[in-house]
Amino acid sequence: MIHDIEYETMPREALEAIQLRRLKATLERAYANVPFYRQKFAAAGIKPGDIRCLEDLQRIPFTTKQDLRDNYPYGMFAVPMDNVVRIHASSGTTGQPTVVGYTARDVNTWAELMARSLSAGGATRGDIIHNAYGYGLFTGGLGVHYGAEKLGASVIPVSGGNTKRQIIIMRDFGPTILTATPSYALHLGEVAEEMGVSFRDLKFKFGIFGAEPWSERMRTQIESQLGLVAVDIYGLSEVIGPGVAIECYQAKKGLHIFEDHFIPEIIDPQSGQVLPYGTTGELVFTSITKEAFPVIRYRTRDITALNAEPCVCGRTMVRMQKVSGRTDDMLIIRGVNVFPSQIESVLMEVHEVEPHYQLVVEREGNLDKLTVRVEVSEALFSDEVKSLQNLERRIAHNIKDYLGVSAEVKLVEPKSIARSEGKAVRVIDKRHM
Ligand code: DLL
Repeated sequence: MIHDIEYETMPREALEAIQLRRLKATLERAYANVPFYRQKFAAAGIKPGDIRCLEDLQRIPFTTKQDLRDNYPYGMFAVPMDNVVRIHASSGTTGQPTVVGYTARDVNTWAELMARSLSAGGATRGDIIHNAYGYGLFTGGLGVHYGAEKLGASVIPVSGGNTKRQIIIMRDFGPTILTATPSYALHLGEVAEEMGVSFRDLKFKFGIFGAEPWSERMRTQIESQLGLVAVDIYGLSEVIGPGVAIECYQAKKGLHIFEDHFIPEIIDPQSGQVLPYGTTGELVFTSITKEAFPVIRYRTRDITALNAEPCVCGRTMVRMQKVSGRTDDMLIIRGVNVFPSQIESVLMEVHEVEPHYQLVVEREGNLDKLTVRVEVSEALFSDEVKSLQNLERRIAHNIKDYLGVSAEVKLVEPKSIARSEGKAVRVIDKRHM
């Protein structure tokens, strides 16, 4: 049985009263138990008791990924290790991983949040969930797993990889919900086709995809290739894992944030100033129920905007737009800011190309050079060189037109771009290698 769903449709004032109470308790605990937070508060000349309303949160300094690194591995934990029952680590591609901990109560909170997420994404206790998120230090696999069990659904803990076997399981076990990264979902579709299995003949109704950015266009591609309704789920290890926000299957327009556990803010990444609803900026989270690893004004580096308009599903929790990228993923190509997801949107509009691409950035002399490698179908690839060149030119023209950046487009053979079983590697930036 799922608890706490009444919070999802609560009038805002009632929800905010709960948030304030929980925030105050979190600040007291973090201050008492984590030297880092004590020092931060002291430097800002404040004490937890000075925070009297939700707006006062803005007086507290931010916490950054670097702060977590500086306190590696356990320095940010607010409980003794005796009370920690689970440890995960973020998939950080650069530098040290970020280590996060959970008390038994945190694990339960997370399971509840994931049960609520899966439910918002269309799952019910009658569903069979094929969980292809990786199990391990990554929070995707176990996060979905505990949530599915809490919901009372049946979960197949297949994890990532061993793709052919996954297709056989899908064919034989009849799962109705697929959980995976969007890029791995596409790869599953591709391998199924090679094996003569059509996704459309399988029993999937919903796919709950996240852990990496994916454009609206990519959603359309996935829905048509896999014959299911694709819902976006968001989260990050530092905040709890998946289960921070999810789209409702009714609207699929913005991800509802579980505000009874997390307070979101949007800031200007340069000035740190808090921005109003509707404005795009960097997402910041404060956890208000976690015990082992509370985060206070944690800068996610994810770019989005918040929307407080009522939703057709009846939830009153604010929605965040699909994440368009990360501040640290933004490519600055000859001074123009470009997010990989913007290039993805342009590519997905060209029906001749496949949804597999990679961006390579190099420096030629003093200039940045962007090469977009994208796959085309077998039939097209064996076509005349001239028609391929024309298509390359057309895509380069569209990129220039929409994004204002010059790129060299290279159409490549089907399956020549490495497939990932978890998060896709979209950018190879050779400028920093
Ligand atoms: O990716 C947690 C997760 C697992 C979310 C399964 C959804 C499903 P981390 O490995 O710590 O945690 O990576 C977190 O991934 O800050 C975003 O940059 C990115 N990310 C996560 N979900 C989305 C999404 C998990 N739906 C980082 N859209 C975050 C875009 C996402 N980016």
